[in-house]
Amino acid sequence: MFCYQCQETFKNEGCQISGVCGKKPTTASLQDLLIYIDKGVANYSQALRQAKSPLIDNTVNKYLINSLFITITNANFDDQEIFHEIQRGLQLRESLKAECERLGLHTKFENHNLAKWYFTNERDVLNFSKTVGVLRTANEDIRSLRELLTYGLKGMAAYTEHAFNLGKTDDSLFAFIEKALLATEDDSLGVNELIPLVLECGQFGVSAMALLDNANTSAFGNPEITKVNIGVGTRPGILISGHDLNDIKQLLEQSKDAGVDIYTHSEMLPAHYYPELKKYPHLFGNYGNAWWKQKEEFETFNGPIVFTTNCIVPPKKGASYEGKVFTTNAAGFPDWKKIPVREDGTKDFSEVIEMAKTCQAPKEIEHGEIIGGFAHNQVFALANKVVEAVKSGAIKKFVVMGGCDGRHKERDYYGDFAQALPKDTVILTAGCAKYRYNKMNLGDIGGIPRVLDAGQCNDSYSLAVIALKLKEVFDLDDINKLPIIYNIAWYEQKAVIVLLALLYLGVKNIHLGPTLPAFLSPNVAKVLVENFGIAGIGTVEDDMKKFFEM
Ligand code: FSO
Ligand code: SF4
Repeated sequence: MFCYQCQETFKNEGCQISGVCGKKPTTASLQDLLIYIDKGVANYSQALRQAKSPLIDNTVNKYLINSLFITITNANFDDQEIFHEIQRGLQLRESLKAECERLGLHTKFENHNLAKWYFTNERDVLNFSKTVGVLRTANEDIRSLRELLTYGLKGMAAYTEHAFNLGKTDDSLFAFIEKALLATEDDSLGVNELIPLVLECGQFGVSAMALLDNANTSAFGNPEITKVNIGVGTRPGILISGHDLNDIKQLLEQSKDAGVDIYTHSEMLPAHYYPELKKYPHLFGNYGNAWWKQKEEFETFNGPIVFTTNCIVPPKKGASYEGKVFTTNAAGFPDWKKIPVREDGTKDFSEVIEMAKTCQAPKEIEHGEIIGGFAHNQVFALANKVVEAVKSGAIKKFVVMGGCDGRHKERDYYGDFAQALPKDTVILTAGCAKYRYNKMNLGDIGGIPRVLDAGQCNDSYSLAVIALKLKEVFDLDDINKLPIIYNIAWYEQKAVIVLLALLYLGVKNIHLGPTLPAFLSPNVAKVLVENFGIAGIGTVEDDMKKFFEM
């Protein structure tokens, strides 16, 4: 195996023996093969999409994005499920190919292996899967750009899938995914052709996040300022993690009279901010912290746990919650149960709910509350107050600290950085990075909390909308003239699409940490540094001096 797609990759070089995330070599190879099969599907679905064939339907679109989502860090560790998806993809490819042939449509890759490869036995699958991964590309700059593009697509696919689950789709996103997937196998494309594609990926990343924002807010209303309980109640609980709001909505509805409470974990915390979700009194609170603390926190939760997406941490042998974890969508883990999907596409949470009733209430690990819900609409409602505070000098700077949390010690930097910030700064955040400072009580500035949480990582879109609004209010010609510092933490591929989206929107001088991606070759990193001012982080002390000229 060779995988370097996330921030925790071994020695910031690459996982080769086994994944730091727990991914085994066979799983890694099967995931590489799944992406390859997706390219075979894309080769034919692209031609048929352009020909406006009725064969391009939700099944094809969902396959294109879900197969990418499965390969996101920490999403799916289940070889059987991945192999099943490979088989489904091969069937789909063949049926689309037959239709192309019937219509006399030619495709660019029809003589390429991705249009033809098939297997006769398990050994074929394993042998071939080892040849289609990251190292298939010899030139390190081309490899770097192909992978950067692939990771951007993975993130985009995840957001597109959540929107899809709420009935919102955009054909141009699928068309771009097809084009970009095929570009990563196209030997005629060099550095000069791949760089614009990477930037175009950022453009479609903005579209995907806007689509999801629209899907979430039209289904559940606009996020509003909300205090979220971090303690526990006396009834048994169900803990739900991940990003899919359509899933938590269904769980809330199905469990409302069951005598159990629903708790969010990690990235599901922002569910509390939406009117159509917070209206359920049994949406009790948020239990625990960011994804990487789950091995300890699930032990004390006592009730069943549902993963609607990544990030899964493989449990220790003999973990008390073994047998109590369920997955849905692209998430999967060997022997964990999948939430059944009914014929009409809705989910059946009855087994989870029945299991919860037999469990003890969660054990309290924290007490108090946290505040959030500062997505674009809510911030616009406070706009006068915010603008006044900037004009009066009460707020000197905004610091975008969105992104991800992770388990490495070096991430203590972000908590220390938040604490060391001057008191006239406001942190804008989204994603699970916030768990490093959202319980610190950093105070407020004239009633405006110093940590404004917009929501999930995809709600970084909200932060961009807020920045564009401030640019307009202050009548500036460049988003980079705003008093905003970007100090973003990244972990997996959704953070990659967020970064590419910010670059597309013209944001410069983003600090990215705790380390720069291992998949950026020195030359590709140089392009990002020279054109966008991307930089890493230093010590809290040095960075304070750098940002605030103290
Ligand atoms: Fe991932 Fe980052 Fe959204 Fe976290 S991009 S790691 S769980 O912020 O949240 O999925
Ligand atoms: Fe390693 Fe990250 Fe890949 Fe897991 S996802 S194998 S930790 S680089």
